Amino acid sequence: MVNAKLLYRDLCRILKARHFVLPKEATPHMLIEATAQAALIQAGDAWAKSHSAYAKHRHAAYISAEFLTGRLILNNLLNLGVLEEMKTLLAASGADITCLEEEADPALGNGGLGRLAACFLDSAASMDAPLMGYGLKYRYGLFRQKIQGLDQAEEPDEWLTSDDNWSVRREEDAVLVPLKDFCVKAVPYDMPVFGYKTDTVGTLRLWQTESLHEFDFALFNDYKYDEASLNKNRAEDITRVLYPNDWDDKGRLLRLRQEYVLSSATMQDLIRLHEKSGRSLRQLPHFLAVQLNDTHPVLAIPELIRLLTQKGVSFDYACRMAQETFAFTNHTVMPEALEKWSMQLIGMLSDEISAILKRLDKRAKRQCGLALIKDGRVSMADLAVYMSFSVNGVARIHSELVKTRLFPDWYKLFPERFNNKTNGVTQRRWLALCNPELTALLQSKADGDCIKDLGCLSGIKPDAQLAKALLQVKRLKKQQLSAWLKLTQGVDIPDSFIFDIQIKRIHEYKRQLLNALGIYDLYMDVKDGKLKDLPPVAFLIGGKAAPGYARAKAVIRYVNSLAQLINNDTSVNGKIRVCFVNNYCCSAAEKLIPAADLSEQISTAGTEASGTGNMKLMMNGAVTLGTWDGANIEIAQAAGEENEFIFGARIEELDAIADSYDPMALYEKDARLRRAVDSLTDAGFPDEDGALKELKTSLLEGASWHKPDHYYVLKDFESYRDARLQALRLYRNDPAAFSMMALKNVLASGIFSSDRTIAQYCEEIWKI
Ligand code: 26Q
Repeated sequence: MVNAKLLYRDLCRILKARHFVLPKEATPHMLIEATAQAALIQAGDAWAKSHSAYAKHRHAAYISAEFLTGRLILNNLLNLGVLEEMKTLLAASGADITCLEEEADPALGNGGLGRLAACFLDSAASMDAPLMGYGLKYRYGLFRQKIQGLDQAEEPDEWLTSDDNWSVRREEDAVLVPLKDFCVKAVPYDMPVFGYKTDTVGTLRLWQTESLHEFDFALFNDYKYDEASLNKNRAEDITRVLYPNDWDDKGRLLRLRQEYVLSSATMQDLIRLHEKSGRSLRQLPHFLAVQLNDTHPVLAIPELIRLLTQKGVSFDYACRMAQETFAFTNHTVMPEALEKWSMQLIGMLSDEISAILKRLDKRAKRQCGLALIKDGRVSMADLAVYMSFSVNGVARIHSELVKTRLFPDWYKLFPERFNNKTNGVTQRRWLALCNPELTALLQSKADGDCIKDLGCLSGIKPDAQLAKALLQVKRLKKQQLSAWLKLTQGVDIPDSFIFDIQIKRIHEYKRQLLNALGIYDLYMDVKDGKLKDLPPVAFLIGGKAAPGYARAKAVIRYVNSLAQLINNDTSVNGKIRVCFVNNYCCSAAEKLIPAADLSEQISTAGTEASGTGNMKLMMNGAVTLGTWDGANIEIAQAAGEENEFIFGARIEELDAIADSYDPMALYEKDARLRRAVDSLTDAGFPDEDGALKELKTSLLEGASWHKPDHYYVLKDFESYRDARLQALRLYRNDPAAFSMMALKNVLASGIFSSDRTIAQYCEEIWKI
């Protein structure tokens, strides 16, 4: 908490000293930069205190290759408790406060896993928990998505060109990371994480790699400029770019080096912190818990063992210390996404790490009869389970699958290690910041501050008057979104329409294709006059496809083709509009989520570990149209199943039919389904390279690497259509009843605050 007037005073001084301007004369860039600097000055004391308190008692570290923070300035002002006053002060000075939205959106993550890490830091700071985040400072974040014609094109995201105003370089804490044939310097950049209504300021420490010697002067003087900069580039390459693949991306030495630099620099830092506070090395596990965010930082395990043995600890004792220090979170059941590095590649990374992994493999075989290295490849997930005291999934159903499908052998040996921590999202960003109108409405009814404690919502009575007020807020948020869509996407979406929204990475298992085929089906029925009672509905789909993922890219082409067809067809465009929202990212989410009526969560049962977008949408008064999967299940149970539209086969049913499933038979039998699937090839959509045709083949015939319709799109098609129509009709026939469902979702969303999740990590895993 800081004083807004003092913050404003510093801001004015900085603008004057650096640019000779008053706030009203400042460019957006100047204003953003000066606000950040003033905030760092005002909160400097508190940050220093929190930082020095961190290692005094038992504490935890969250290592993650991704932290998707999103824009920081408004969120930081909110958490510092000065957002409203600063807006007033700046407005009074004649400055344009909307220009604060021109801040770069740091996209240092792919999707859910990276955003979860950012939500966790916000919650930990807000609840005064000693948690530090460790990640990498990529020069290029996730690519920017452009639509060229109908297709996705990627552009580099050089977010640092607009300065990162919230980072502080800590040269004094730089460490050296030894790689096979060279050594790099990892320099930490610290970002403050301001807790909400508390003086606690957490730290996100991001490593950037540099060459040990900026230039090799001997070479430089010899006129060998190229060679001189070679070393510099080789070092800087490591943190140059975030890998845009949230699926599998194996066999790349550069990615492996990224993971090792993150692991090594972080463990060196944590050991140094521990030793600085005067404790013996052997006490490390009593003071420190390290949470591994999926397998990406799992090399921290052999790295800790390396560092401990280097300091004289025996190999076996080091192993025991490691096992008492690490905890592991799994975020996916897809076998393709479980990292397995070839030992050959590991050999190119580091001889020492290679040797330690071989010893660990032997030890695991001896102790447990289970191997870590199979067919010359080390399974990072098996290593993590073996060497951790806690293993968790991210929603109840997923944590069961972690035990029964992913690691059944380990579960038999160490059942006590396995636990569930259902994900959550921070209500600071995902309610207060993105939806101040709804926040004010809820706050007027709540007993207590729901932004501090979202649990307050459960005390509010869901009456008709409040449901009506929610409907009005929704309309307002749709108007705002509609204006933004006009501006950024050039499309007209009337705010009188129902907003049906699916936003997430594009993946086969998330089934954007099911959504799109369903839209085509509705379109044809309306056009043929068979569906006369469809209320006006806008289908918004947003998300990025990994650049090498042809099918995901084909889905984008299909959605854009549908949009063109439908939006230009005057016989239906008063009833249906379609929009592929370009460049979905954190700041786009903040616009889209508050305006949604229907939240599309339609993954194949058993495939989505949890989902967190579903929680953000629920919190903002969208009703879930979803499968019995991931956290959808817990959402439905919290709000009441009667307040969601649940459809589709459940996991048990899919298991039972797995061997006999015959999508071709469904296709041949069902004319409606056939019409939709055939539109991929027969609706006249441009498809020069045959990507749409290949989508159809994947549904009906499969491919060498999978059976036809691996994700049961055809199987769920009919029940999806029925559920969606039921939702749309209810909205039309009884908007008050629909809004009551939405309201019950909002009021039940308290348990999906990441404050609850973090409290459970603190109590049940980290013991802090
Ligand atoms: C792996 C190897 C090489 C390069 C990249 C990767 C990689 C990167 C990111 C693999 C996976 C990811 C991200 C996974 C992810 O975001 N999973 C999501 O995690 C959310 C938070 O727990 C869940 O809510 C989602 O269900 C899950 O899909």
